[in-house]
Amino acid sequence: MSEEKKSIYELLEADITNSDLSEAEKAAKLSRLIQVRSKQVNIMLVGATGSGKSSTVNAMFNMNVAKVGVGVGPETSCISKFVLDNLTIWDTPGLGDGVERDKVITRDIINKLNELGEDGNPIIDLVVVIMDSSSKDLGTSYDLINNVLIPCLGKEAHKRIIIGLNQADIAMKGNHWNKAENKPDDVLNAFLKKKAASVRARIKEGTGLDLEPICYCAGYSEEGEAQSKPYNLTKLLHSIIQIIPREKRLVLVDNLNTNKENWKHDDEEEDYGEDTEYVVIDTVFDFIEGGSEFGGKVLGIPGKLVGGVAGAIAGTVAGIFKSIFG
Ligand SMILES: Nc1nc2c(ncn2[C@@H]2O[C@H](COP(=O)(O)OP(=O)(O)O)[C@@H](O)[C@H]2O)c(=O)[nH]1
Ligand SMILES: [Mg+2]
Repeated sequence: MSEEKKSIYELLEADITNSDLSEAEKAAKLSRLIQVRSKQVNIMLVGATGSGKSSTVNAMFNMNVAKVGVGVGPETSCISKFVLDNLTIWDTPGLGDGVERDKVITRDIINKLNELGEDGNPIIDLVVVIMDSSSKDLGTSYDLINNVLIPCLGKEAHKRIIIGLNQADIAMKGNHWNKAENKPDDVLNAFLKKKAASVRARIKEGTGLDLEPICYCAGYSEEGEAQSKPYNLTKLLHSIIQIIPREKRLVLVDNLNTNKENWKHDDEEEDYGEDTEYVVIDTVFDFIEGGSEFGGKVLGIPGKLVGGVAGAIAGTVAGIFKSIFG
C-alpha cells in the first residue's frame, strides 16, 4: 500500500471543502466529520486456540497479529491488545487448558466486557466468537457464549455478538472443498448450513437469543503449500459493519485489508461487497450530510439527483471500496 494513501476522513474533508456549499454549511459538516473521526472501535475475539482468531483479523484488517504472539496487553489481564489507528482488537486466550486457567481467562473476559469508557458506554463494541466448523467438540464455546458472553452483554447481546464458523474448507475432512473455485461443494454447503443451524439452536435453547452464525474460511498460508484465500470474508465483514454502532463504521473502512483476493470468494446469497458499500454511504450521509435523504441505494439514483457534495461523497466511498474489493 502506498504511503500517501489518504484516509476516508481526509477524502471526505476534501469533498466538503471543495464543494460549493456556503462557508457555514461547510463548517457544520466538517465539525460533524471531526466527531466521527474521533470514534474508537474495540472488538474482542474469543474462541478456542487454533480456531483462527489471528488468521481472521489478519485477513480482514491491515494488521498482522499472528506474528506478534502475546501482544501488548496490560499485565493485569491475559487478554492481548492490538491497536491500528482507532481500531483495537482484544485477543483472548482459548479455554480448555485447565480449570484454574479457565477461571482466570473467564474472569478477565467478564471484566473487559464490563469495563466502561469515558462516555459511560462499554469499551467493547463487539465480540466475535470464532468456532472451528471442522471440530465436533464445540461445548466449551457454547458454555462461554451461553453462560458468560450473553449474560454479561444482557439485553444488547444480539447487537454485540457475531459468531463465525471458521475453517469451512477443512470441515468434512476437507473432502468437499472445491479448491479451484475456493468454495464448498453442494455436500459441504449443506453440512455447513446444518452446522450453523445447530449452533444457532444450541444458543437459542440456552439463552433465547437468535444469532445466525456465518460460515467462512479465514484462509491460511503454510510453507511449501499453495496459499488458500478466504471464503465469505466479505459476508463476515458485512455483518460486522451492520452490527457496529453507526457512528463507528468508518473506523473499519479505513483499516480493511487492501488485498483484493481476500474479498473475492463469497457465497452468492447477496452481493455483500455492494451492500457493505451502501451501508457505509448511508452512514456517511447520516453523519456528514446530516440526514440520509436518499436512503441506502444511492448509487442507483440518477446522477443528477445526487449532485453536489452528496454525489462527491458517494463517489469517494465508492472509490475506496473499489480499491479494496476490486
Ligand atoms: N485450513 C484452514 N486453516 C486455517 C483457517 N484459519 C486458520 N487456519 C489455521 O489454523 C491455525 C490456527 O490459526 P490461528 O489464527 O493462529 O488461531 P488462533 O489461535 O485462534 O489465533 C493456523 O495454522 C492457521 O493457518 C481456515 O479457515 N482454514
Ligand atoms: Mg491467535
